[in-house]
This record gives sequence, C-alpha cells and structure tokens, in this order.
Amino acid sequence: VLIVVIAVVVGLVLRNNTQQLKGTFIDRCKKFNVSDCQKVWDAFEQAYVGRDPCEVPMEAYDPFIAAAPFEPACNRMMFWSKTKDVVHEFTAKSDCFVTLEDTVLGAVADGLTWCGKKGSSETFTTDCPGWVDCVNNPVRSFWKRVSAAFADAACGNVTAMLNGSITTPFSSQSIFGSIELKRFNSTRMESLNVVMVTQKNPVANCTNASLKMLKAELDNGIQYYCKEVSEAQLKECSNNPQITCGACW
Ligand code: AVW
Repeated sequence: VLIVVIAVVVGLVLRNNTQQLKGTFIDRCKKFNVSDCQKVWDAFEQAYVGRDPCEVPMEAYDPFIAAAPFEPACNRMMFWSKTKDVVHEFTAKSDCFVTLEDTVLGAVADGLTWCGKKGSSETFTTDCPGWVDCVNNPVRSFWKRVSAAFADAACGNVTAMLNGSITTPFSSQSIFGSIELKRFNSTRMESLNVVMVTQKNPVANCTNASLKMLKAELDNGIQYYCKEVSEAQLKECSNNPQITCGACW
C-alpha cells in the first residue's frame, strides 16, 4: 500500500503543466456529454502550442470552434459586461439563462491561464502574458473567438446584464461592445434586453449616456429594451427558480 501511495504522490508531482491543464479541460468537456473531448483538446492546443505567446490571433481558434459541439439556446442566451460574478451566480442556480461560460465553448477554459513557447510542444500555465501585455495572447484571443461564436449564434430574445454600479456600464472596448454586439444579427435576433443590475445607490440606470452608443451599434431591426433590476431582486429570483425564467424582470 505504501509503495502505491508513494508512486501516486510522485506521479502527481511529476505531472507537468500540459497534463494538468489538459486534465481540467477534458474533465469539464466530458460534463457536456461530448463524444470526443480529446479531439476538442487537440483543436484547442494547436492554436498556441509552439508559438510565440504574443502571436496567437483569434483565428487560431477556428479549428477549436469547429470541433466543439455547440447549440444555441434561443431566447435564453445571456451576455454580460462587468458583471461576471453576479451573472454566473444567477445562471448557476437555474437553467433559464445560458452564458458563454455555461456552454462547452467557454466552460473548458473559464478561469484558466495558458500559453505555449516557440520550439516547445508544452502548455505552460505560469509566466504567460497577461490580458493587456500584448493583444494577441492565447487567453485574450480565445475569449474573443469564443465570444464571437456565441454572438454569431444569438437568436430570439437575447439578454445582456450590465453593471449599474459603475459610471460607464457599456464600453465599446469591452468584448461585449467590440465583438458580441457587432455580430448580433436581426435575421436571427428579435430583441436585446439589457438588465441593469443596481445596488442600493445606483450610479447608472437605463438613461445612462453609454447606452446611446450601444443602441447606435445595434443592428437595425433588433428591438432594444432596458430594465433596472436590483441585486437583491436578482438573488430572490434565483432562489425561486419558478419565477426566474419569465417574471423576474
Ligand atoms: P468585462 P466583457 N485585463 O467584465 O464585455 C484583464 O470587461 O469584456 O466584460 N482581464 C480582462 C480585461 C483586462 N483589461 N478585460 C477583460 N478581461 C477579462 C464573454 C477578465 O477575465 C461573455 F459572453 C474579465 O473578468 C460576455 O458577454 C473578463 O475578461 C462578454 O464576453 C470580462 O471582462 C464579457 O466580456
């Protein structure tokens, strides 16, 4: 028994970065009943392995998008900006809305850091460029590419959760503003429903100036609505799943 325990411990210590990230990726992938998660991993890895970690454009993940099975959930798709925690706390408790991170496309990499190196076939999880260190880094390009795919699929009535506790809830430089909003298409989409999440003393509401820019960028033919919802109200809704879907706002 002792020998087995020692062997397992040594094995764990020797597990390299590639295997750790791959393990997490494959485990998360399998939760979506994907038949060939190895194939999805291979397509993901080819985007950055052996490359300079500042020279990975978003197109490098095209094969990953092609390999990952993803079906749009019309009328339930949830976009967000500056509300990461509150939106996921909300969607985790019910199946009414689906964020990118709730799909296989986003779930496999949520919260992770990775990059490759020129001349190496390994995946590294430390000493990778940060979000703003260089534009074409593996993590930022990944989120741009999967966000584009998620927005391309947006259909029916779509929701976006924005932060009413900051002065500029909508930023045209965010992924939501620079990628997703631009790809919303009126042939598939009926409406964009902004949910402005507010706290006790809201800094911004639906009359906020930044929303004018959002409306101006929205494809003609997509209806625009905005509603203010307090964080307390959101919590109440997620604790009562039967009212979450239709009647929360
Ligand atoms: P966000 P987005 N430095 O809350 O609209 C480090 O602004 O962009 O929402 N990390 C960053 C930076 C930065 N300057 N900017 C963004 N990030 C990372 C996918 C960070 O992890 C979904 F479909 C932050 O928590 C949403 O609709 C996250 O990106 C949409 O994109 C979100 O930044 C949200 O992107």
